[in-house]
Amino acid sequence: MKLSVTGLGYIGLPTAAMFAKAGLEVVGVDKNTRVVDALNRGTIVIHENGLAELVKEAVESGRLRAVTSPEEADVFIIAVPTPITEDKKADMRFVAAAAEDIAKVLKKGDLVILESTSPAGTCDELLKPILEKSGLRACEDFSLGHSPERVIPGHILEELVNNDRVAGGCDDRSTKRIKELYSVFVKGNIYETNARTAEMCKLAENTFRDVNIAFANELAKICESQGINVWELISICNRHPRVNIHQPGPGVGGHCIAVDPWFIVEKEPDKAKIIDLARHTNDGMPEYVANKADEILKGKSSPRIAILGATYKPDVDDMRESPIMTLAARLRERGCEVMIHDPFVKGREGIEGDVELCVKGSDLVILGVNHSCYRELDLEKLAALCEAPRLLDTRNFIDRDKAERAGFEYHLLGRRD
Ligand code: SAJ
Repeated sequence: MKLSVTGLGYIGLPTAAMFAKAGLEVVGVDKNTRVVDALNRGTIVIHENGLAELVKEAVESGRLRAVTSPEEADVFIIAVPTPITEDKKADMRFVAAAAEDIAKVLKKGDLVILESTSPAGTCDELLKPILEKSGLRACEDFSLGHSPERVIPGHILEELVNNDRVAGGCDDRSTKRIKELYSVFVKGNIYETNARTAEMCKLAENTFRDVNIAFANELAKICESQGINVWELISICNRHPRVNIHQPGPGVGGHCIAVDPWFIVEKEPDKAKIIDLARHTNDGMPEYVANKADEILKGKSSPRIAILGATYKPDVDDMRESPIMTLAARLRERGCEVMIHDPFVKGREGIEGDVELCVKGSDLVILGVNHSCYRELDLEKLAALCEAPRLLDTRNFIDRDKAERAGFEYHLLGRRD
């Protein structure tokens, strides 16, 4: 069986490599020639644990190669980005373009699977008409459906295999075929449903997390004015067998949780009230942290602020929708000089790779991302390099006593000083 995967990013590439490892002939498709050339050399241009080795093996086995436009295949997977527009609507241009290209090579008996997170109804209302330009009829001549990826960056390979999966076809036969396909490497259960439910499942899962994080962020603000440490509060509440409050922080980033809830709001603006409010709450966190920084700096003019961490979450090299970049922008608008350190994205514009250079001369250090390597920071050395050693921890990551012993004035998001 020959499989074609359009979109060789964080999802498409590991998926393609997994199918190749399972013995299928896989052709990856991407418009970006840098990605295609790298893959054909057996290398990758992104960072994900274990992915470089998996891709190298797959390419060396002769079962994985890449091209810039699709060729004939038996199964087509679409795993391209679905970003949001300025006005918070799903931008389906990449999905539509991928389907247009597939329609040109589609033949009777093929199966087309959308993996990209998409608004409910996408398979039926957007993909079907485009693919039918081939002259073939969906659910009669070819199968079609949605099987959303559910993997978490940082643990993609492990989760691709072990997580449960949803197979949602536009008809029962499509559902069965999708389930059968993924069974070659998925060890988790594969639940059968229709395409529309599968599309909504993915949105609802990520929205659950966004709403829960918004609740934690709201609690953080409440605790600050109530004289309670929100981190202690949440850890005690979570000892209750039916409570699982997420963690507060400087905001929600990434291409999924900060984006997908809008796909629900877009379709049902009058009904999606909590979802909309949660999105605004989380999007407001960089501003909230900037206000807290202002209070700590007590009106000092043109302060120098060092932010540790730039990515959207720890131990990844992905900066999409990173709340830290919004925080930096908010601080700069207020006249602060902002330096950002991040070992995962050093060399990118505005990102410093040397933590001491970043912190030198600063009036405030903000711990923005809890990268594991920040456990090894030499706090004494950093405090000595500061103009005024003040630390604002937005993740409850740095031990207060240790920071104070090193000479820092320690502040924590979600706890009144
Ligand atoms: N965050 C918090 N507090 C928390 C958890 C996360 O502030 O308690 C923030 C993170 O710092 C980050 C953002 O939320 O900025 C999102 O991070 P994440 O680790 O929660 O999720 P993603 O975006 O990396 O991956 C999510 C996952 N969805 C769920 O857990 C429901 C993953 O399973 C999905 O496959 C992925 O979205 C996706 O591709 O949709």
